[in-house]
Amino acid sequence: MASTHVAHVFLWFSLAWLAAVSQHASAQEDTQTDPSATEQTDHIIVSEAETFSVEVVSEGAEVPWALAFLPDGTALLGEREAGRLSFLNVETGERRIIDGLPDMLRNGSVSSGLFDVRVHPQYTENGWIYIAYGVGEETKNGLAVDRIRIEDERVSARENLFNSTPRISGKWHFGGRLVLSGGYLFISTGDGYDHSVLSQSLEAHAGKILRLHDDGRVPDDNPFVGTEGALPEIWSYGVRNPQGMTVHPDTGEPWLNEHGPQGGDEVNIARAGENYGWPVITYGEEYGGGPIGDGITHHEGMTQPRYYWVPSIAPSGAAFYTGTAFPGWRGNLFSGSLAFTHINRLVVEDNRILHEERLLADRGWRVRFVEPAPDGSLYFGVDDGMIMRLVPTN
Ligand SMILES: [Ca+2]
Repeated sequence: MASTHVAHVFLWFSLAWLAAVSQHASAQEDTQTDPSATEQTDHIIVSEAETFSVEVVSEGAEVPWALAFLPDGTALLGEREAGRLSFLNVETGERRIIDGLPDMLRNGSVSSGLFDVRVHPQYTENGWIYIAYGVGEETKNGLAVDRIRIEDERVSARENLFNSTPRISGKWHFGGRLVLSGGYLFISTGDGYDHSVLSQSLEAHAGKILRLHDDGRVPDDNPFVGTEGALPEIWSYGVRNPQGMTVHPDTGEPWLNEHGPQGGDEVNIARAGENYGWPVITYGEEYGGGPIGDGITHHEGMTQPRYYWVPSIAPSGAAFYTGTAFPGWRGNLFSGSLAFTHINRLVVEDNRILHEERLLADRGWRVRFVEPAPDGSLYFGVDDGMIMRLVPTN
C-alpha cells in the first residue's frame, strides 16, 4: 500500500517535471521565433547552388532598366520610363538625380526612354559613361547612344556616338543594351515590332548587334564594311528584341538574350557577320498561334541559338556572375524574366548552356535587370520600383 503511494507520488512528480521541462522547451522555441529572428530565418532561400536572402535597397523607381557601378562602388541607376539617371547610395537607398541628360522619346504609350547605362572599363582614366535612349516620335523613332561625363550631379560633357537609321514607326522593340569590351562598343537594336523584315536587311540598323570603337568610329574590319549598301556598323543581324547583353568574362564576346514572339526567346553569342535568323527561323509562333513565315527552325546560313525558351520568359537585362560572394554561381549567366517573373540562372561551360534554374519565381516580380556589385552581391530591379540585392547567408 505504502509502496503504491510512493510510486504514485513519484509518477506525479515525474509528470510535473516533464511538463515543466517541455514548457521550458516551448518557451525557448518562442524566443527563437520572435519577430526579429523570423526576419532573418524566414527569408533565407535555399536554391540549387547557393543560399541567400533578399534585401531591398531602394523603392519607387519608374521602370528601373539599368544599374552600373563606378569603381568607388557608387551606383548609377537608369529608369527607363522616367528617362532619369541617378546616383544611388546602396547603403541608404538615397537617390540623387543627374541633370543635363539629352532629350529622349518617352511618353506613357511608347516603351522608350532611357535604356542602358554602362561605365567604361577605364573609367578612372577617361571618365566616360555610356547611355542608350529612344529618340524621335511614335511615328518615326530610333535608338541613340551617347557617352557622357558627370561632374557633381550634372552632365559636364556629352558626345553623340550613334543614331539608328532609318527611323521607323512603332511603340516597342528598341533593343537598347550596350557592351564595352576590348576597346569596342556593342549596341543591341530591336526590330521595332512591326518591322521584322528589317532584321534581315543590311540597309537598316533595326534588329542588329552593332560594333563601334568606344569613341564612335566604325572599325575598318567590321564584317560588312565594303559591302554595297550595307550599314558599316553592323556586326551581326537577324535578331528580334535583345533587351539583355553582357560580356563573357573569359572570352570578351558579347552574349545576348532576345525576346522571341510567342515562344522562342533566345540566347546568342554576337559574332562577326552571323545571321541569327529572325524572322525566317524561330522556335516561336505568332501571338495567338500559327506559324511565322514558313514555320521553320533551321535554315542554311542562319545560326542556331545557344539556348531557347519555350514558352517565352521575356528575358531582360543580363550579366555573367564573376564575384566571390556566391562561388556556386561563378561563370553563370543571369537574366531577368518579365513574363515568368524570376531571375533566370544559366550554367555555362565552354560556350554551352548546360542547365537552367529559376530563382524567386514565386514573388511576382517583373525583373528588368540583374547586375553584380563589386562586393559580390547580385542586384536586380523590378517593375514595382524596388532595387534589391541577393546576399549570401552563411
Ligand atoms: Ca534566332
